[in-house]
Amino acid sequence: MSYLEEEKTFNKIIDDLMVLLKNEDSYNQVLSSMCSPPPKIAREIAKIFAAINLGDPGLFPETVKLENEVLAHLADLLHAPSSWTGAITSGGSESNLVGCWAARNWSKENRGIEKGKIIFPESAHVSFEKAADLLNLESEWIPLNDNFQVDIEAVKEAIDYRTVGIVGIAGATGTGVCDDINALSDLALEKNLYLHVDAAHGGTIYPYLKKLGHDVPKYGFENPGVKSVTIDTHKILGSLIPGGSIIFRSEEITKTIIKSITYLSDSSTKQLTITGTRPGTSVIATWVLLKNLGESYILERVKESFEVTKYLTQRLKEIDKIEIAFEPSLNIIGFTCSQMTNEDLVKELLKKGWHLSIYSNWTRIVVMSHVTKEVIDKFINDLEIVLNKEM
Ligand code: 0PR
Repeated sequence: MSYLEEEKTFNKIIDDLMVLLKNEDSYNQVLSSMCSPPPKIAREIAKIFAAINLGDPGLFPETVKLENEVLAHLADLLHAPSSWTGAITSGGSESNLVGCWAARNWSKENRGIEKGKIIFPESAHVSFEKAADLLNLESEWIPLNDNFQVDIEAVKEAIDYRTVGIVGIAGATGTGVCDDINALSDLALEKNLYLHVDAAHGGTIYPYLKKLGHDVPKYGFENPGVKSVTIDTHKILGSLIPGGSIIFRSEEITKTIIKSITYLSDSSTKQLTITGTRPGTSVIATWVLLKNLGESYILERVKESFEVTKYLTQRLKEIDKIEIAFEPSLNIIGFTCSQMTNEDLVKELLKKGWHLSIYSNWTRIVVMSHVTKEVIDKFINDLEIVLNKEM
């Protein structure tokens, strides 16, 4: 094929894809997602550095340096001690799986537990259900109290001699609520249990909310019983998909899960991740967003989404037939409608192009950076039309 023909083919493929996927990149009416379209600089990085594979770090030593700086930054956000170690993962699900894996193996090594049980809050993400299944761990799901936090007394009662670990959530998928990590930490220390915190969503919000003057929970390594924490970069930070990480209190905790891969170009390569091949683009974009653009970038995103959350809550409260399911503490809102089921409401709104999700027994909105006040105004307008039509 001549160069020109190749160029024609190239252009045709891109044009066809632009038509085929034209509605898939804008997030215009997406109120159900914890991801946002990445900023222009991240898109450019995705284009230019697509060949970098952190699964073989010896080939990409400069990117490895950026990766280490990103990890150190995330560890710092979580108040990790200087003994920390960690890994960039593909996101919250992988980090939670690795955390549960460490809990299982640490408990086998330190407490001799062969067939263990792990304790999850009912608010825990589905990735924990997958993790328990994959790791052959029995799971016990603990109900929440009236504040949607895991019931600490019920956790205490569930702990038995086979318990390998407890999980706490810092920014739950359905409510944004943070469990009482300090109480879980006390329990973990008292009973010599592994405590993993899922801060996939909250981990990159709380530190900045605090800087903006809000009261935020202590969810990280300030709690001495916490052994590992999940924190994602493809959520509020807006970095490229896939992007997440797991940070451990110390290397000692990871020694039963870390794998040496001696045949790679750097024969001292060690992996803490499930995945081998990993994109460098996500790490480079995260480095730029965290280090290059400076704190004002993320502070602005967090501030905006917090203000829009407040605005949306207010607008929803003004509608008679709508009831708020909880006062939002992060950028997640739940509501119900006295006039129709959540399923019918979501279906009607979808006809108008809006994507919402149902979580537990409320309709959920996640206010990410693409959800602006203007988007909310349009949404409230359509919501009122749907409700008035139904009268
Ligand atoms: N932990 C928490 C607290 C989460 O909310 C999520 C995902 C995970 C772990 C898993 O993270 P990964 O999806 O990175 O593996 N939370 C979102 C959710 O389930 C994920 C999501 C993102 C869903 C974008 C839809 C969407 O359009 O709502």
